[in-house]
Amino acid sequence: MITLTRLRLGATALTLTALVLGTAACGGTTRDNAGSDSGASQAGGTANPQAPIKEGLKIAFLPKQVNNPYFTTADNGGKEAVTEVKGEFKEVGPSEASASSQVSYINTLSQQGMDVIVTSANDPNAICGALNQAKAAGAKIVTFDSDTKPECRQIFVNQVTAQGIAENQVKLISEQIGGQGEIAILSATANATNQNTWIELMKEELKKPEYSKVKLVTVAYGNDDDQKSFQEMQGLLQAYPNLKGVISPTTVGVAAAARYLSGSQYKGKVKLTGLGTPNQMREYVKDGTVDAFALWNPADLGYLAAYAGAALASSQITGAEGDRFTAGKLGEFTVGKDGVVVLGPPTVFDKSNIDTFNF
Ligand code: RAM
Repeated sequence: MITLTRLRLGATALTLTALVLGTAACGGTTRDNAGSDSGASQAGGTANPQAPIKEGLKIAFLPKQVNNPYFTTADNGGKEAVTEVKGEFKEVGPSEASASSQVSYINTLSQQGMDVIVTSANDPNAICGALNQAKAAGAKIVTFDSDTKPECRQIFVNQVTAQGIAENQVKLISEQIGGQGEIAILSATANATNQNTWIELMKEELKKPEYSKVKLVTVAYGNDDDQKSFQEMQGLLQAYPNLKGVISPTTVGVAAAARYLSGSQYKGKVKLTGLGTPNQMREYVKDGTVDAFALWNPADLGYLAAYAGAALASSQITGAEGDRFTAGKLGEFTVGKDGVVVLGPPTVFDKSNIDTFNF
């Protein structure tokens, strides 16, 4: 089901025009409901919802990788929120999205006395030791976009419920290939918490009767590296001559795959969807390579994560289920089970709306 969205409380004018999947159809939640994509969180102390946000909080963003436009947009959203709460913002991070590449950055941020570290994890386990040390040194830990094990952070700000993303991606490819044929997934890194969760749920989704003629043949990994993703897409098309479609649930992967497809004999014949930024995908939607793909607003995700961190560091919330906080222009959010806060449903982009977005 596709409906016109109506985001509330100061959502951007651009978002207001978006086509989004209805929450019931995609398993997304409203702003006051949180998801339950992970295990137990580490709530501690007592929340005081009336406590003011402290001024001067040092809030650092550590993305999976810095040279990825998705994270540039997300972190800029974080910067906007940090400015609003009169804090100090910084962004650091590796250029490669590898499992342990974030550890040294966390250690440095901890030594620098950060009040909040907001990070998107390249691996659910690899950064836990460093994050636990940072916590012991007094930092509040917020994961966003891609979680760690829940005990390594206080809050996970999830873009969309994992189930909502899985439903969205499978529905998009199935519609595009006419409900039957072989498909493949081109993912990010093999350890990425977010993509791996989505892929597992996509496999479950494909078991539904309406997808009985859609067959997933393989999962390839482009490591959120443009060149590697490009080559993996080429390899998939050569290895599977009957391939009808590819889902690439990564902004790096889907853009590289679209670039390959658009210059190949498969353009328009093999369908490609995934999670992409409108700016990276625009030319491929316009030239007929890609019909439709999805994403959330990365700037809103970073903005919400920064507010969650500020609320934690000000003792407004502890990360316990039911804690409530206000995230500036996005309004009020409730912490759900396992310390998860959900931003909202994804937006679907196609040629009818892509020009109304700029990120
Ligand atoms: C890439 C990263 C990120 C993911 C998006 C969709 O930028 O893998 O973690 O959320 O794609």
